[in-house]
Amino acid sequence: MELIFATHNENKVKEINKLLPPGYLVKSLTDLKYDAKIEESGSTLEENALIKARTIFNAFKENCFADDSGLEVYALGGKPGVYSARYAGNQKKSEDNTNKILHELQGLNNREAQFRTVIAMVYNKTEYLFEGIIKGKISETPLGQNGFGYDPIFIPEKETLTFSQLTLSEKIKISHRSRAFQKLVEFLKS
Ligand code: ITT
Repeated sequence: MELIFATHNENKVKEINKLLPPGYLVKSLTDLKYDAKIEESGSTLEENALIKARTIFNAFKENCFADDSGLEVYALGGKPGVYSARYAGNQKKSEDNTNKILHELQGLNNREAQFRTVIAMVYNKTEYLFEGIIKGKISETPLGQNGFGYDPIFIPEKETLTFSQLTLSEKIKISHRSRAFQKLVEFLKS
């Protein structure tokens, strides 16, 4: 089965490719040479995931899915959430974003947070949503070299290391995106 993954984020593509069951082929926007920017103008992860999936379905008329993901920090009222990519400004720099969170949490005891992914899929012209969540906490400093985005400051529950200190295989065993994607795969198998 062929599906388009409506993303320009190659780290996400790597994660999804590692999770693909036999018989599935995922093409990214890079594979399709689709360079146009998709305006993520929604105010929720659900809306943005749907915007991306619908845009690409309309362009290619093929089954496709998109994810929108965000870090939700409890002591910050769920921020940065849907604004995760540009939390510290439109330059969308991960280092600036993580530093901003660490700065805002200085002196606060509650460092609990969660990553949440919403995948929107257009399949046989019908829309579906799948959610995945991993709870955890924000580290005191950025640690580790792997992954992307907020991975260096996120310690998943039952772990002592950040997502960036885990290998890709270890991250995708438990990650928000994997959990949402597993639901998508279960749906397609059913
Ligand atoms: P696409 O919209 O092209 O898929 P994006 O990088 O803009 O790529 P999102 O809007 O879904 O992706 O994600 C918002 C930001 O949340 C992203 O830029 C990262 O900083 C962060 N993020 C998402 N998933 C993450 C993960 O698994 N680990 C760490 N940070 C993540």
